[in-house]
Formats: sequence, structure tokens, C-alpha cells
Amino acid sequence: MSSGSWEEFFAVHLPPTDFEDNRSLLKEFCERHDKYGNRIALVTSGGTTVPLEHNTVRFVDNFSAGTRGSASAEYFLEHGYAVIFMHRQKSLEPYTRHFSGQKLLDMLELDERGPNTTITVKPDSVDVLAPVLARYKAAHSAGALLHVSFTTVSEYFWLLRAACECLARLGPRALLYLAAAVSDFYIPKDRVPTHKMQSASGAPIIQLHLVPKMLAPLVSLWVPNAYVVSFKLETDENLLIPKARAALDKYKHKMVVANLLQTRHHRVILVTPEASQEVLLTREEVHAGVDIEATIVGEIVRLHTEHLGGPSVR
Ligand code: PAZ
Repeated sequence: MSSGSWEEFFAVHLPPTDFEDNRSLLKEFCERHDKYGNRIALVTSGGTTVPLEHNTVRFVDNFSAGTRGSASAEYFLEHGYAVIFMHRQKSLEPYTRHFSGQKLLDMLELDERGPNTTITVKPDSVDVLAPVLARYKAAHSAGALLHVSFTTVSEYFWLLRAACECLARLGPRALLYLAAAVSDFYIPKDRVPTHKMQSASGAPIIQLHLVPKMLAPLVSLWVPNAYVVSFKLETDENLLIPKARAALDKYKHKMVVANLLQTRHHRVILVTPEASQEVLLTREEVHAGVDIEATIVGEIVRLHTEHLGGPSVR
């Protein structure tokens, strides 16, 4: 079944309830950084859901935890970019990603003395916590990091378009790093039941429709001068580079970061119209906790700088 147009998608799906608040935040952030001639990276991160009911009990989801996006946001900040971190609610976020689960609580010492109770960081955890905390504080005190979140695929597209509308004013200083795992399929609004599906009605037959390819209007209309990097995830190595190249040919953007589900955290291929460059972590680097995103972002910043024809921001 062919997808409808992107215009139709926006006409049928209403904006999320917090949309105007987010739009104001995006507008203020972009205007402020544009005034200082800063670069802004929009980093999308995490997966989108496809609700099966309007009062959503069940939904179609995907694997993405936001590892790539949250790590990359930190590296863009280190390179002096302001960052819009557009992420799936409750997925990993920059800085706090280092202490997910019980890690943070395990670093703390509790001394219970009634009203004089104190909580301190264990001496051997200070070295781990302090540098992350320092970078977190620096990003926030500089007003360099804006978080906006989505859950469903339609919320994602509304936010993405709003972010682009605000970023357009930066021209080529805007960089889009589209690492979110966005559903290719959805159920049109008028086919979604209002209430929880009942098993008494029998097993439901659910017809998914194709989501329109938003990269097309994004590159050609919404941010025609921005530096756009998209991501391509496959599970079959044979499809990876051909599909990345096909995307570049079709949408005419700057780069596709190609990765396989099974190896995505230690191997990616940076595909540009001119070349392909493999980024591979060694076994030792993986064990030492090296982030592959440091190299991915470093290389993208280098190319973006070259594209702008000027020196690096940092
Ligand atoms: O969130 P994560 O680190 O587990 O995964 C990252 C990723 C595989 C979602 C990302 O690198 C990516 O390829 N995103 C685009 C997926 C796609 O729509 O093809």
C-alpha cells in the first residue's frame, strides 16, 4: 500500500497537547543561539510508538533505547554546538545516561541521623561522577541544551517540523542528526479504536499503513540550507550500503550513517555522496567503554566545518 502525502499526514493528525509550549521553547532557543552566530545540532533519539487505541493501552514499539542519540548530544556540546535533544520520553538522556538503573544510588553513602541525615558520594565514585556532573552543569548554565520529547510517531513529526521551522533561520549553521528509530508504519487516525481492544471481540486484524517519507520535505523545503545527516538501520549487511546510497541519491542530503542492529554500538559506516568511511571500535575500546559516537560526531563536525568554510567552533 502506498503512503499518503506528508501534507495529508499533518492534516489528519492533530498536534500534541504540549505542542505550543514546545514550539515556544524551540523558537526562543533558536533565536538566542542564532543571535550569537552559534551552530545548533538537532539530535533525534529513541524510538516512536504506534498506538493501537486512542486511549492507548497497547502500542507497536521498537528496540531503540536512545544510546546513540544521548551520547552524540554530549559530543556535539563538547564541540561547542548548542543542542536540541529531541527524544522519546523515558529513553536515555545526555549525562544521566551514565547512571541509569541503580548506578547512581550505588555511588551514594547514607548516614542516617534523623534531622541531621546526610548523603555523600562514595570517595571512589567521585572520579566517575564529578566529570559528568561538571559537563552537565556547564551545558545547562550556558543554556546550550534544550530537551523536547515525543512518544508517538505523529508527535515526533509535529516536533520535527516545528524544530525545522525554527532552525531554518540558521541556514547552514543548523545540523540535523536524525538518529531516532522512527516507525515506517502507522495506523491512520480514523482506523484506531477509541477504547481498549477487547479480546472478547476476537483476535484483531491490524492493517499498518506506510508513513510518508518526511526526509523529502525536510531537506527540500523545511531546512533547505541545513547540514542533514540521516541514519539507516538494517539487519542484512547486503542491504546496508545500497540503501544508504539510495537515500542520498533520492533526498540529496549530506550523509547517511549506516549501521546494523547487531553491531551498531561498535561499527558504523559514514556514507557521503563522495565516499564511505567505516568507523570500528576495537574489542579493547569496547571493553574500556569508549563511545563510538565520539568518532562519529567528530567526523561530522569536521565535515560540517569544512562545509561552512571556516574554523571549528572548538
Ligand atoms: O538507540 P540505540 O543506540 O539503541 O540505536 C541507535 C539506532 C540504531 C536507532 C540509530 O543508530 C539508527 O540507525 N537510527 C535510524 C534507524 C532507521 O530508521 O533506520
